Amino acid sequence: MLFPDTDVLEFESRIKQSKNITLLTHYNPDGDAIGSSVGMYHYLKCRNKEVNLIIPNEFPHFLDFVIDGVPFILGNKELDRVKNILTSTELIICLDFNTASRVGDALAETLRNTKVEKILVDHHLFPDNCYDVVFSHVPASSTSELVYELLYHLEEYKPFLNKPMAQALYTGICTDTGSFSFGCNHKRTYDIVGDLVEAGADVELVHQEVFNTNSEDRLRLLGFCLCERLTIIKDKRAAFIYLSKEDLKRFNYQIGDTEGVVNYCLTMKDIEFGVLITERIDRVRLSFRSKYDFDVNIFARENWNGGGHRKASGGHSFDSLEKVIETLTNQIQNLKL
Ligand SMILES: [Mn+2]
Repeated sequence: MLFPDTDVLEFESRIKQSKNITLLTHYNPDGDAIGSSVGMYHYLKCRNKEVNLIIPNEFPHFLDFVIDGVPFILGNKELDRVKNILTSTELIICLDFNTASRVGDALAETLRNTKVEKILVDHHLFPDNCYDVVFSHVPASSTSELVYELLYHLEEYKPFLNKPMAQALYTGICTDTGSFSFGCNHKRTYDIVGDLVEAGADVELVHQEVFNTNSEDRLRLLGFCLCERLTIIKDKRAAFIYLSKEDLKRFNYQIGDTEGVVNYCLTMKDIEFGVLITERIDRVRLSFRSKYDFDVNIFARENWNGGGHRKASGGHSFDSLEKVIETLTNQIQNLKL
């Protein structure tokens, strides 16, 4: 069994005791953050709980269909209300992040200091020790897969899925594996996907919604990235793409528009390390991807105040875009691949 019986029983008893439960995921939520949260939301609703679904800030529009009909509260829009919930709810379930800082600066302190019991369900390395129960399994494809595993054990292997739950969890698995292209070399993932499809997850619909709903601006931004902003450092098998604030403005940037852009670096033969550098309002963000053995989690931790997974990580810097590009170029030149 993936998780110890004692932890699953602990989870069950805490859910039983709590009428009001709060779900919280990470800042800049992705498909897995939204999918795992919405999956858990539907499960708890089936058990007649009052559920507060808190999302720290806006998510890409291509995820709207997952959350359709589910009430949620945006942390950056209703900060006081969210802080109040985090200190007064009976149980907090944290999904798809390891450390409290991942919920964003505005909420991290409240999450760390609240007296409310916290449960973590996540697949990132090195979770904080501020949680009362931890369901962490790094090799899992996604947190959505872990939500399935947890509920599957909780319900003693009896069917527990309804269609919206299944579709949300499927979306999380599909997006966090780049459409089943990484982090998914386990039969178990496909057994779970089989169950999700059987329970009503519409794989074709998810694919259409997630991958075929580009705006013209987003598609042209991608073309611009590849044509004008791609630097290749061949001898280091690395490539990076950068986008300035002006670039983003030119293409009428919407949240989610740069999602997946970094992966294009790795579509080149002989390139195994890709980076996307994006200049934001208050900082420069970096996304790192690796195709083979190079560990971008370590690279992001050691150099860019970040981390994540071995093959997909992120970081940030408060230096200027120019300085970040210069520093990164030097780091790449010094890599011993
Ligand atoms: Mn995830």
